Amino acid sequence: MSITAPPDDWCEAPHGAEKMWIGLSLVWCIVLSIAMPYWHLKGKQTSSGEAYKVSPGDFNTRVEKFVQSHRTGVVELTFPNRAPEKVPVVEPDPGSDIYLIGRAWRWYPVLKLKKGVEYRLHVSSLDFQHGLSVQGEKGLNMNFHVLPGYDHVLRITPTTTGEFEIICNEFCGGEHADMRGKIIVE
Ligand SMILES: [Cu+2]
Repeated sequence: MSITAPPDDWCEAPHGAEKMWIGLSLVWCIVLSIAMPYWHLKGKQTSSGEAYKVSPGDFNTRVEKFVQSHRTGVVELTFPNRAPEKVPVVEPDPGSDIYLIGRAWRWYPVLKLKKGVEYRLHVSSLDFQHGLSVQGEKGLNMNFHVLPGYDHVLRITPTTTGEFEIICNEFCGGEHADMRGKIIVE
């Protein structure tokens, strides 16, 4: 039940400051509409959008095969609220397909890469949505949503040597803050 019906002429044409805000919004819409495809084609940090459907079980099998054939050692990772864990270090062939799993609440395995070489990084989740976030030098802003059921392929070229921590920037449950991993660049 309505309280009082509005008068028939309640809707006025935009005027004054309203016109200005509508105009500004429109200009911003146009700027973003151009910027998005521009950065997709020209941006060095944008995903190509390459992705394939994969079951978590199949992806896990592929990663295990990758780990078994290129494993060179083990490293102990420490966490803010959890006991340290030993994680295999994998040194793939330069330029090859490399794999990373995000799952509650670990990144697996530790990748050892060569500087200046492009790799095809396959990343997927085995359970929830996770956020792959590589920490490191100032200005390194690598963030990517990792979804279960999808094999996301990212072409990455390490530009700096060192050890880079991976965190999860998508809240994924109890031990989210302990979801840490590592990429080593030589
Ligand atoms: Cu998380």
